[in-house]
Amino acid sequence: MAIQNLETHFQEKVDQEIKIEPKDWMPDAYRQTLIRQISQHAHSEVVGMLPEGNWVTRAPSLKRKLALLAKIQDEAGHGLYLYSATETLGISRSELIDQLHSGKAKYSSIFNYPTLSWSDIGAIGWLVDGAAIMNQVALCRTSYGPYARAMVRICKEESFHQRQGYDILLTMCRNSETQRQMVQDSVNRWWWPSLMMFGPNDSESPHSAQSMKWKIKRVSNDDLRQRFVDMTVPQAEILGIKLPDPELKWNEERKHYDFGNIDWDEFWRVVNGHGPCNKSRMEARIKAHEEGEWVRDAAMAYAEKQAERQDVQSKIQYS
Ligand code: FAQ
Repeated sequence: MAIQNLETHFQEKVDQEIKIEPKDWMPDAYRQTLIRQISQHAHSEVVGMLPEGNWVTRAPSLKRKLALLAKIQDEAGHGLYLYSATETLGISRSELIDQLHSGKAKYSSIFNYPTLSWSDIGAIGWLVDGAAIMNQVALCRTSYGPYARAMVRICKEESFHQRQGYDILLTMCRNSETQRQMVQDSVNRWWWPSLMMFGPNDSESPHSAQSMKWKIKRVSNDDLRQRFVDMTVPQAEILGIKLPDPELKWNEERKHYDFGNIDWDEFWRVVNGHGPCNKSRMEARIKAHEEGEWVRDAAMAYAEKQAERQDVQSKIQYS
């Protein structure tokens, strides 16, 4: 089939909501966009473990420590599903990890902010996982089959994360005024970076139009951000917390909350490597990868031995 016909047939499938699977023909740019987006997502899950890992030894009770450990392990799992989904597009895991470590691949800007207090762990669960779910529920309908299927499972786990974060904050807000103020301080610091997670405004987003046409993205950056604000304001009221935006107010005509301008200079500074923790996050990630080399070597040696054994057994069986 001529390339033009292949492209038409591909777009027809996408338009009819037929999932694209790894062995199907796809335009190279579609493949590259998916590799970029899914691997960025995988890297975000893995780097996202670091700010929380910082608090495992300081969680205030055994119950909180268990929930935090489980959450961090879930995030490692999400990274693994997403790396596997990316590998179906013809790139190896080691290439993807090299791209992260060399600074070529991005990961979510949010993980370059520090976790200064226990209530930051609650704020990450409530706001960061809340923003992540808003984006990821839409991605359950993305056009690439392996990505869509990974997202279904990830979303179930993310909603548990969001609930546990909110529960931390609700408990603190009800405990004492001092703890409520700690929560307020965390929300003041995490609110705007959480809004930035959805990416640049639609008019400034270079990939959006094509990704929407290919149905990789199902809802635009700005629409998801608005949904997140609308969902979060009533939750903040229950906590008794003020969101740090003097322009935030209900717009009866639009039936949405209006909110203030995002500091896009800060966003790009952080994305381009100059946030408060970019350097330490990457150093920690590279160190963990290097220290894990013996585990990867042992797993490979074991897998090779198993394969040899199976080979010998099947030769005995069929001789
Ligand atoms: N940070 O044209 P667009 C989580 C980049 S998972 C850094 O709009 P696109 C779980 C973008 O890559 C959080 N870079 O791009 C968890 C592009 O750069 P490039 C991660 C960003 O792809 C919770 C450029 O700006 N979730 O949190 C960001 O169409 C708690 C232009 O932007 C996902 O990755 C950003 N925030 O839309 C773990 C979801 N935003 O590549 C632990 C999947 C934009 O041209 C604890 N990804 N950029 O150099 C997506 O939905 C999309 O990729 C967007 C960006 C919406 C993030």
